[in-house]
Amino acid sequence: MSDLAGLFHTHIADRLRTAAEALAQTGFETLVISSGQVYTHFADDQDAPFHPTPHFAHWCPMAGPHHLLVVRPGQRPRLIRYAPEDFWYEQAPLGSPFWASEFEIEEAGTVEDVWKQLGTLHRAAYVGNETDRAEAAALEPNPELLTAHLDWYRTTKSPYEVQCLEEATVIAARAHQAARAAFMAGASELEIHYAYIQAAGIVDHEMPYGSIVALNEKGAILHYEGKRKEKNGAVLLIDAGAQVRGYAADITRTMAAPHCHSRFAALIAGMERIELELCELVKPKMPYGDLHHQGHLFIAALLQESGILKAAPEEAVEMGLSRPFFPHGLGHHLGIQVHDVAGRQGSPDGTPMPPPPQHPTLRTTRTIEADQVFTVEPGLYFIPMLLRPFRENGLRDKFNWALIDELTPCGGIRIEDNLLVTASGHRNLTRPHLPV
Ligand SMILES: [Mn+2]
Repeated sequence: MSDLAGLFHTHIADRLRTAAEALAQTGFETLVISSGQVYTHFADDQDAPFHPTPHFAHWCPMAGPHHLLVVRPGQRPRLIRYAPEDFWYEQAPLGSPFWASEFEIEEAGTVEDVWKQLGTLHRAAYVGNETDRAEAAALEPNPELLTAHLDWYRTTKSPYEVQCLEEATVIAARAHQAARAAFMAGASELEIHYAYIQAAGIVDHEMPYGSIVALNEKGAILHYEGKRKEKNGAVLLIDAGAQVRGYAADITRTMAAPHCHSRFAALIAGMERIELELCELVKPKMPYGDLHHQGHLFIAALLQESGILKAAPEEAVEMGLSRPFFPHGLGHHLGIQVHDVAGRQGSPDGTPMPPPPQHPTLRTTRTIEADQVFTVEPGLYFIPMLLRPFRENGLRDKFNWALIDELTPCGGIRIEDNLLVTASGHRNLTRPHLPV
């Protein structure tokens, strides 16, 4: 048995245990999960890139639509594999992947046969987007309480999942280094993106999310998707990942070229220190919201030291002066989904844990626990839309507007690592592979 097969065996044992718990708590006997059907664009014959149902990917890394997984506590899970004969699209044979021995594998050549082979089940829940077929088979589609339980358990990562995340990190780190070299050589956003995907060895739709490659002022657009052709930027903010067996790395770096405004370059260095200090604080039992609040205090201190804000850090955060500069949450859970589920869930049954009113965009309100994986990604941006109200209100004297106007063309800064929480602290999954 390879190392990966051994890790996967334990991962499936965990899945069987947590699924049994979820079924027992919600009154179902059987759980059926489909990998899902493709999304076809309206009035078109073109499909969107296929993403399997995340709950299916949590059990099985097999690609493609229409497979069914059948889980009954105490039994080896059944995997009904959709394997059509087809000359339009490639249908690779299954072969003998490392994970196959965990399942009773059957095959069916049509979607109808996949569902016929499922047979008659009692008190069965279904998770996926083939809800018409599920209802016809007398399954209860997507019961909320059960899905909440399954989502809850997804926030605790098994060693197999950590292995996938680290392998994704290795690819992303290599690609980030290529992107940095391209930027330093004066490349455009488009060329930097090409350098990234070439070094990663993938095509665009294999990335876990669209890359953000922002030169100069575009760094202040949090989800900037453009790829301009102008060269020789002063600042690069690049937020890009990679995925392995469905698990995503999510990494951001910001860097300055030699001709960058020196005060902005100093802010980048300050944010690098802040990001590392925040990572150092991560340990079990800390509410993630406290980490986010600490991020605001550190950033407010940097803004004061840099002469941008004229207020002490506590006062600045209290008055909301750091928020226009840092308008997003400090981080999010990471796994099969880049913004992984249940970050705002207070318990397995789905009790919501909303963010505090002063931090409405925080995606992670849970208490930090061992085996969680999340991002730490403080940001500092010059976003004209968010700063404008402060120019006109009673707090305007707290800001150095001349300096803000000078730095606004530099855009913004975000630095993001992926952290695994351990029993006593954390392990930074990103830095060993991408030190800066
Ligand atoms: Mn992120």
